[in-house]
Amino acid sequence: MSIHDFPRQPLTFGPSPVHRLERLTAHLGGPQVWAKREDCNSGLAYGGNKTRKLEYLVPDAIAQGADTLVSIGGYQSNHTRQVAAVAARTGMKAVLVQENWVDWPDCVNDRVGNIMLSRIMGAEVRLDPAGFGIGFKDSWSQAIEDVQRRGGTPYAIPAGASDHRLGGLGFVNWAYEVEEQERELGVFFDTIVVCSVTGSTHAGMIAGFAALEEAGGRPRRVIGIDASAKLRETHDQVERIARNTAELIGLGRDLRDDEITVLGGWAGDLYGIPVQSTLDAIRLTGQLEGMIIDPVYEGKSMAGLIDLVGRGDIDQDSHVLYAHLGGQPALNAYSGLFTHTQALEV
Ligand code: 5PA
Repeated sequence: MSIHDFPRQPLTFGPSPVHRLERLTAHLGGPQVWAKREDCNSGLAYGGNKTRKLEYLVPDAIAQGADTLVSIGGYQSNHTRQVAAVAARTGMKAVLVQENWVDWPDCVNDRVGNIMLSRIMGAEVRLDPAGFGIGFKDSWSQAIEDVQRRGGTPYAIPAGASDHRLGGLGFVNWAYEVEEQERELGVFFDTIVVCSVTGSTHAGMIAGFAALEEAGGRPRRVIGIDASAKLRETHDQVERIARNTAELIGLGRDLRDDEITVLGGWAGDLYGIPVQSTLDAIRLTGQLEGMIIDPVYEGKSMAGLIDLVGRGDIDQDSHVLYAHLGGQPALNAYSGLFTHTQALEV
């Protein structure tokens, strides 16, 4: 088996753009920093990393005769918004359990941004007071049962499409895409930086780059930055999904422990709550590059990248690829953080 043997329903525009972050690179004064843009990878409701994962789940859902995608996330889940978009695009229904993962005081948290988009796209949105957790939930089983009771055929997609047999494949494919783009651009990214929460984005990359290495490619570091503030759980989840995905694509060897790197230190104490380094990273990226990142995920992984470069943990002559996984719609629920311009001296 290889990644090419799995059916894939194209939901993206094609390969996502890769470009230099020139002013950020100059500002940090170290390695060359580039971005690969999953935030503009698709015409489906602003796209994002889940859209790529769903490219491999949708053919499975269709093969099973499903007519309703059932999934779960926080009120401002990007994942559930992408499930709603993919359901609309493929002529299915969507039932979304939206839990209160983040104790965030913004009074429009359950109205604007992602959740509003899901409602616009016709998804059945169920608000649930349960807190953060990426495991299996009763409310989710209930949603599946309700679809069945109504005579529908549900297709269950866990949080972040991660804890699913096929969840890692989208980012295996991403690794292959990177390799092709490197050939076109004449560059080799020895370091990838990616945000990690439910884990299959990072895990898929690990499995994919391991497969490319087995095929004769050069080794590289894939650094996951934890944004869940539960480092151990994130690490275990990434490891498990990476190993399962590696087996699924026929890697033919076990992954080494040193291939699974999830770093903590930028998530703060709580998932979904930005800390000073998150806000600094958001402003810096916005003011130097006009590139927008969010306070829940990408702001934290970018803060990690900035510190890793600053501390010299990434070599001066490295080429770093920052995986921008999307997530900007949630910014609307964080308006209170940005009521005034804070121009940085850069
Ligand atoms: C998310 C996830 P993984 O969950 O695959 O580790 O990806 C982390 C991540 N960046 C990174 C953005 C913009 C994300 O949306 N979001 C979740 C969601 O419900 O939206 C799954 C948590």
